Amino acid sequence: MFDFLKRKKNNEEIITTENETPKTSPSFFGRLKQGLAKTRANLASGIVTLFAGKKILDKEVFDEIEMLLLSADVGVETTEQLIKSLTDKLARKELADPSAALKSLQAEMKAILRANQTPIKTPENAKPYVMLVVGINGSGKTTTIGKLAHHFKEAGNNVMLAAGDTFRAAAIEQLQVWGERNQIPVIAQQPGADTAAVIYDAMEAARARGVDILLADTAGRLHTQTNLMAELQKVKRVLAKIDPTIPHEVLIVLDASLGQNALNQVKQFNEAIGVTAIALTKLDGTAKGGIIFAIARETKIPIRYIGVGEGILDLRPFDPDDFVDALFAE
Ligand SMILES: Nc1nc2c(ncn2[C@@H]2O[C@H](COP(=O)(O)OP(=O)(O)O)[C@@H](O)[C@H]2O)c(=O)[nH]1
Ligand SMILES: [Mg+2]
Repeated sequence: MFDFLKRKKNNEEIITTENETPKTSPSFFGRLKQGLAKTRANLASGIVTLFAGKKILDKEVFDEIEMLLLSADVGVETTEQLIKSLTDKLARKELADPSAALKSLQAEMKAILRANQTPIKTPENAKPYVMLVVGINGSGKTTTIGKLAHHFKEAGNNVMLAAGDTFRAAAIEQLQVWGERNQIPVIAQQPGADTAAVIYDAMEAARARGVDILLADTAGRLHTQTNLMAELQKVKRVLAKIDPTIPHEVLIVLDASLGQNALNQVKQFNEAIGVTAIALTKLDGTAKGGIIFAIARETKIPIRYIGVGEGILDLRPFDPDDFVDALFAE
């Protein structure tokens, strides 16, 4: 069976298998750190400065931390949980000084991110492994598919793309550009074609050509939101007729800069079609990266990938510990 999580070992790559703790190379950690600069400036630096400037811990410090968490879009409930944990530990005299409080807060943040991380399930006979990529217009679906295709191909898989966003001609062309860049086939029809039919065709082609991974793009906007959800439901129905286990993953792509709105999108898509994984993009362009904590805590859906730039190497498997470490890195 293929293992698309096992990546080539070179300077830029991450090595991840289901039984192994992900190890990131310094170069990627640097990239992640750089990508999180705005959220760090808005959130982490403020927290570090606040704790560093205090000799004793009191409610006032925690109130200020609360404000910082809220302003970075960590969300009301998630912020409450983080503050309560600190307050409880202080009451139990478990926090000797501000630096212990900072460590405790970071540990709690990692725990929130880690809570839903499950290994990717790849059934033995999953050939091709099918990933349906959904999300609103502009969230980064097509770009994420292009970046994922690169990683999967680098890991030694045959990859194919399906141009399921038939709403705009440009969307088909954009996917074709990624196909050329990665030198992998793209199955497409004319604009306006039925998305389910395009993905069905791609599925047949993928089977015939012995493809390992099929990544299916979809539209993020139709004439109405109801149409969009109905279309995605149809895609799922058509795929299920071929094989009830596909799609193996329904990946929602979320634009981190939308903050709390991103959270609403997961809820909406999840109710309509069932989402199994999350890719959070554009963390590099926003000070609202704190949304990742709310997403992890409130959706309970694993975050699989994060995007920290437009380049082909700017999408990575998500690692909770690295994320928090990079966020607080000096
Ligand atoms: N800075 C940054 N831009 C991104 C990232 N992911 C996607 N984009 C950009 O977001 C825009 C919309 O992406 P696209 O893939 O077309 O979104 P789609 O409509 O969901 O398919 C493009 O200009 C991408 O280059 C990211 O992680 N960081
Ligand atoms: Mg697109």
